[in-house]
Amino acid sequence: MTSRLLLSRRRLLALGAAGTGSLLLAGCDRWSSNTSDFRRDVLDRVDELTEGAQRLVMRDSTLAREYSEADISPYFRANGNIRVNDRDYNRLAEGGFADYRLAVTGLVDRPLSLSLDDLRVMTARTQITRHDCVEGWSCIGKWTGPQLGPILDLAGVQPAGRFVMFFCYDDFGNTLSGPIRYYESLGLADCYHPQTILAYAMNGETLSIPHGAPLRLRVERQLGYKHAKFLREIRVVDSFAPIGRGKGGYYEDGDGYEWYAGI
Ligand SMILES: Nc1nc2c(c(=O)[nH]1)N[C@H]1C(S)=C(S)[C@@H](COP(=O)(O)O)O[C@H]1N2
Ligand SMILES: [Mo]
Repeated sequence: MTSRLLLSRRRLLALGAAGTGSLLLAGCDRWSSNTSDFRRDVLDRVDELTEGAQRLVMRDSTLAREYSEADISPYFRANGNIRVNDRDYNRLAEGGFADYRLAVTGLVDRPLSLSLDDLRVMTARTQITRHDCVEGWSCIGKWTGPQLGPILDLAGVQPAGRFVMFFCYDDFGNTLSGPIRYYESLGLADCYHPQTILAYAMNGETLSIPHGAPLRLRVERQLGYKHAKFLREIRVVDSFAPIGRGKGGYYEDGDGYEWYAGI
């Protein structure tokens, strides 16, 4: 599904580029000299149109099922890493994450460094959803935090951006060449899905360390391992081929898990 959406987006970009060309040609016919203002105007408008059209195609907003308060699992299993072996992280944790900053980097116009207060003043979404782990268990929980889309818009994703990488603080300490920290990635379409949020609260309380404090991804239409916990940096990239073994995530690279873990 994702590759089809990306293809559509590429085709739209191509259409956008073709449109720019023909409009500029028309412009050149009519104003043979001093066309730079006109040209900038047209380019601005085509940019807006292309971005709007892109978002429209990418807005595959079929929602994952949402549940009621009564459905919330009395016990929500914590899985994968439930603590973090990182000095910086543990220092932040000791200070109640007051000095925590989420870095938004890569192919963006405005790199960001967001504190938890910055994230808390953004419009939050609360969703009660079922978490499905590939190992075969599920739990229902309530998650709260800002949608990822507006955060990306704040940073300004550049046209070359196609994926978002999520880099985490934790590792499994399992290599000779040093620890490999957990990482994941999503296509832009999933980043702009309304239920894709950066959660700082779970079941109405500050997110606990086992569940990924201070901030974790929720991407409700995909399996548990996509939901990166202990977020450190989110980076917009054009390809994840150069990262790790090139499959887009810790488990994708290490265990052959699917990159698109749709449920
Ligand atoms: N950083 C990080 N994110 C992670 C993991 C992890 O070990 N480290 N485990 C993944 C897996 S396999 C699952 S099922 C969920 C578990 O989330 P939970 O601890 O809130 O149940 O987190 C996912 N995200
Ligand atoms: Mo999982």
